[in-house]
Amino acid sequence: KKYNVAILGATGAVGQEFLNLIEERKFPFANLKLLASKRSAGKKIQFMGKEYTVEEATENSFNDVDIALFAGGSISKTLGPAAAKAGAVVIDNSSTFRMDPEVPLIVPEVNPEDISWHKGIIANPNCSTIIMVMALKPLYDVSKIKRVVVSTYQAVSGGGKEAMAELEQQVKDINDGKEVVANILPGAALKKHYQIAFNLIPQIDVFKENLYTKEEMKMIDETKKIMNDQDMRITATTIRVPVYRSHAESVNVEFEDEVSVEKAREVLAKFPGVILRDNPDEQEYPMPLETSGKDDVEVGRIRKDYSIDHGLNFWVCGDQIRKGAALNALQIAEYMMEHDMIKK
Ligand code: 11C
Repeated sequence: KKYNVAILGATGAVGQEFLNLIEERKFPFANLKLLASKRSAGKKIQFMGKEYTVEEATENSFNDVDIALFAGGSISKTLGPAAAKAGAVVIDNSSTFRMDPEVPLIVPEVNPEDISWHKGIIANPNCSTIIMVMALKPLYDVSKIKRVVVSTYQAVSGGGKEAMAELEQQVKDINDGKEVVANILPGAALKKHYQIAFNLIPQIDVFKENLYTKEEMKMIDETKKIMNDQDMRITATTIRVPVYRSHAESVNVEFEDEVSVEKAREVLAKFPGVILRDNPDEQEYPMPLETSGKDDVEVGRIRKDYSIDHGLNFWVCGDQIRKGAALNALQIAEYMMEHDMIKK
């Protein structure tokens, strides 16, 4: 069976990764429509030996589309419901619908059972959330988790192609002894911008009234929804680091019952989509450079937290554009195809 696929936001970092993955995974598409905002319409994209012209996305773009992959952005708000109404299954990478009780929020290895109650739109979680829950789920299945304390080290790819270009340019300019310009990070629409090269920025997205950033609140709220446990206590600090595309996270977990380091290693090693890289004797642990461009999330530095009764610390790295965005969305579509959940 082949499906008509549309990619909205085809020219951005996530859109481009959708294309890489469709080719790599031999995703069974019949027609492929590349959509973007008016600004990018008309651009030519070479894909699998064919030239595609990017079309401006409108409410009428989705007739005859079976699967609509939305790369993200505020455009989802209007076009998501329009595409669903036209009969497509929308897999949306923006934050628009994630906390909507009518919309499932899915990581296929963690809560595939929630896909069944979708009403046309399925939300793809925030990248740092996806990478963390991939490691939390196999541990949760050993013992209920009481509390999570997470600090993130997030790559510039989370800010899109422009943020990646900004880091590259700043490093060049510093090496050339030129003045450093910052226009994008921590967020293009914010009033102040800071150098990311050789720096860390403790702000991802805007601040909320409670003094947390939106990114921090996404990690808290989305994790509870995906893990289906509103009692889990979570606190997060999210930091932008000068790394290109893999996010890293330091995670402290308090369990209800004892979970040994050996057991944690055993269940993580077995979990699909996770690679255990945890061998201190050989200095083996996950690093963002190693996970960049790869599908699997890597976990290591697993050790007991001696300051509490049933606690573990670990370190997880995962490619933000792959598992954190495009890959996870495509895996949702693949799961639905395997289970014949997509109408043709
Ligand atoms: C970042 N997590 O690293 C963000 C990017 O809600 O999908 C993705 C924002 C989102 O900047």
